[in-house]
Amino acid sequence: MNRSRFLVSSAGALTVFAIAPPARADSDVVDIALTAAPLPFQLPGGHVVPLLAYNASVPGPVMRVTRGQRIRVRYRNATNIPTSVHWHGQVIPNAMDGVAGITQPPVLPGGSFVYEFEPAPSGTRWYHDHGFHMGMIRGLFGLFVIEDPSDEPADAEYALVFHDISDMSSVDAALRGTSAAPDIDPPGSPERAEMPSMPGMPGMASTTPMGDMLAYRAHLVNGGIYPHARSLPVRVGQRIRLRVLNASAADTRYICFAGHALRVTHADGNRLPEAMSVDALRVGAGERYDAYVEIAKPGAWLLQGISADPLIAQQAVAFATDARYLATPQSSPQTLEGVRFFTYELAGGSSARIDDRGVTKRVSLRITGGTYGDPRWMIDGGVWPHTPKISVHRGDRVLVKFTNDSDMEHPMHLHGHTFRLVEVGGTPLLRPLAKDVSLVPGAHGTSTWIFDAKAFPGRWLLHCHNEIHMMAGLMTEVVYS
Ligand SMILES: [Cu+2]
Repeated sequence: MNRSRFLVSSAGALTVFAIAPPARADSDVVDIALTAAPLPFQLPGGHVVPLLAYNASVPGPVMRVTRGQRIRVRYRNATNIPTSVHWHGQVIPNAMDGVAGITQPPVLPGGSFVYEFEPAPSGTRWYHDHGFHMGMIRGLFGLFVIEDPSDEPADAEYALVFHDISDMSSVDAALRGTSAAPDIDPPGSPERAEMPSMPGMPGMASTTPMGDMLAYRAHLVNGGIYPHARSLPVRVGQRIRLRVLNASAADTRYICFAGHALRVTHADGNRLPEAMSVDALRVGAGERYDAYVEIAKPGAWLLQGISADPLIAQQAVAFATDARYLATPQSSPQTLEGVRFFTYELAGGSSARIDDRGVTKRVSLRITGGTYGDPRWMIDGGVWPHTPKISVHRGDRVLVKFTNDSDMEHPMHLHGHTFRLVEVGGTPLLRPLAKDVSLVPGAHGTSTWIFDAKAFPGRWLLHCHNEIHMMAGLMTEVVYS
């Protein structure tokens, strides 16, 4: 084992990656101890939120490997909820996918599980809880980088995890509302009667409505809130690489680097057909973008969420060439007016028709839900597990078309595969984007994926990455037969 080529570092404060020479891939197995446990998280102002954390850090430690290395993660659950660890965006054996009740038994409080696999494909991935007890919202997530030695070099790299802290009583209420619905416990989940009660959780009516009921305490970058977070030093002349993850359980975020263009090179860790410069990223829940920024002159600038909500303006971190500029860092207007932000259509260009060559199977899924007073989110009128399953044979090329009859956009995510996004909002893409999660526009919007059924056999979830929507039924699976 060669530790020098593996980095697990705390992202509780911002993590700066030094540039390492390209490492040779070999069959090293790197051991990682990962423990989920309660963490009282203190917000500026003193309020303490009872979070859960991987290795006592929210976000969890950044895991970084070189393509070709194997990892062995000895996971231990020291929380009081059932958990599992999902390796988001990775194409690995089904038994390692980390979905409680589907690919493995839930890791119960006090339990453990060993994940061992070769992380792939290369790029900016992440890991998070998938135990169906809102573990991700409670703090169980982190960035996972699989280094690609052929990437354009940068002088420095920054892992930037945008995330929220919710009012935990609203999370408990949402979970209680979910668990009261008889239809949505995945097979193999522990009996509801065995569900531990959360500390401080008030008894909730079994008809708690779902939807936009999560109350936010704060929006953060790498566990920090501007101006209370540590700033990041940069130098004039540097070209820096940002690896941005939106780990929000629900929200899309628009992100600017004040005064600078962002040259976007990767979406969900996969190289774009053509790099493109934008004023802002648009990052759906679960999405990642890699962007390069050139530091041309002295100063200090905020990398910042854009919103009319003042809490979101605090979701920022300052980059500075010199500490004296930090008193008045340049910020971005909190509006999208006139801002050229990343969209799939901009990155992919438009075409007259979808390139569906070689497709052997076509599936249409209709998303509904979110109506007032109704807690359900549905696919073709059913909530999980009564949603239509996608049955495939190895070798199939599968086209999935979503039609979203709800008012909200949904970040739909497929496990175990990289799909090609070939259409969005009625626009076929000239250059399909390789992704593992994509926003399906609302109000009768459509989106189309094509993926090759060449993954490891098993049951692969396809679900909304809004954790509330997933828990309320917006989930199905691709099953190899
Ligand atoms: Cu959704």
